[in-house]
Amino acid sequence: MQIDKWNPLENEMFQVMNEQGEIVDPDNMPEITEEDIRTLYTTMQKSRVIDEIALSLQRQGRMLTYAPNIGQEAAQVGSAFALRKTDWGVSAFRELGMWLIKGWPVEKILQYWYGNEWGSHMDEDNRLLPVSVPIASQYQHAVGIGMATRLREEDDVAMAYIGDGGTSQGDFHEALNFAGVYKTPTVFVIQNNQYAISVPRKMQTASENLAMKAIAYGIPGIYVDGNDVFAMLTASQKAVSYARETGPVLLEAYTYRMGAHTTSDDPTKYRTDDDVEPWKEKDPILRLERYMLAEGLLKEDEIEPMIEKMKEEVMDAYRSIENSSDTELEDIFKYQYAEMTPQLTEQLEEYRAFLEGAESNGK
Ligand SMILES: Cc1ncc(C[n+]2csc(CCOP(=O)(O)OP(=O)(O)O)c2C)c(N)n1
Repeated sequence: MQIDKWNPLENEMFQVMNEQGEIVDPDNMPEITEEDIRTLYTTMQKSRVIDEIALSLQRQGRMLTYAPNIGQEAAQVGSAFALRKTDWGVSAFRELGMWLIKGWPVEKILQYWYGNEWGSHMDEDNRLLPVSVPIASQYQHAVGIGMATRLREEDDVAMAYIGDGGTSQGDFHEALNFAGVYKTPTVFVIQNNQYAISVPRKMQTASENLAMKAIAYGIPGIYVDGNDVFAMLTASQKAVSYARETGPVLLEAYTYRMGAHTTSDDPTKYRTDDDVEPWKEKDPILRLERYMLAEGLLKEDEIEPMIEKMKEEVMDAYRSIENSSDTELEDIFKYQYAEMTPQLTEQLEEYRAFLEGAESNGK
């Protein structure tokens, strides 16, 4: 299969494993070991465990706003697994599976969502950019990294993530255009989870699929079943090697956000249980589990203890940050940019003067 022959205009979704966990396209199974399959599975399970614990903690008032990933684990884990250690991960805010593959420690991830920016202080070797909340901005960063990589005559790739809603932002189009012209080593992944908060995908664009937007920028586009971890991995492996050797690729992972946009959102206001129901059978973890059970790569009685152990590890990580108080309000001014702008310096001085004033008033 030649990646540049894949034609998103045909509107056919690439799938390797169906909902029952059966391999429907054996020629396109990713080249991986049984141990790799286990890593895909345990990482997806770990992601789900973190989500469920974070949601529960948020309801208890012990966690700030949280953006869950439930249903999108294969899209994130399958794509990131195609990267090598020196490749870059460039995310928005709903890429937990990718973060785990790239080695962002669970404790730090929870620290970030707990509102403590120290969680974003990455180990440089991780080659992972911090969470990017301004929608689509991260696509520009990934193109910049690609340009820098080329100038240094290195062959690392940057994989950048965006949601379906993000494709309506100017940044998305500017990044693809620039990448196409300069042939940057960038894999652009769209996690099409069907919603941008309450706005459904059909209100974002009249395109039949999102992968076909690649055509206008002169780059290959691949339309993939994002709930099929094998299809995601095969497509991403092809995309990464194409990006390393030739230029950018756009990959649409067709998936579904099973939960709320964030803990501040109530999805029952804009979709019904009947909308969500069919996606339960497409659950990416269940699908891989069915495959592994049938192939003897996993035993039914292993699953529960594995999940219980993960829950303990995640709760241990959470407890270690719950009461830590290593942030100061000054950090807001200090870490906006590498160096403070004159305006931020002025604001910091104003804040310090305010504190002094409050102190002397108190005396
Ligand atoms: C530039 C910008 N505009 C608006 C927002 C507010 N906002 C936060 S998430 C979101 C929807 C994003 O939807 P999508 O890109 O589909 O990603 P998803 O949340 O579904 O993963 C919006 C509009 C923002 N963060 N940045």
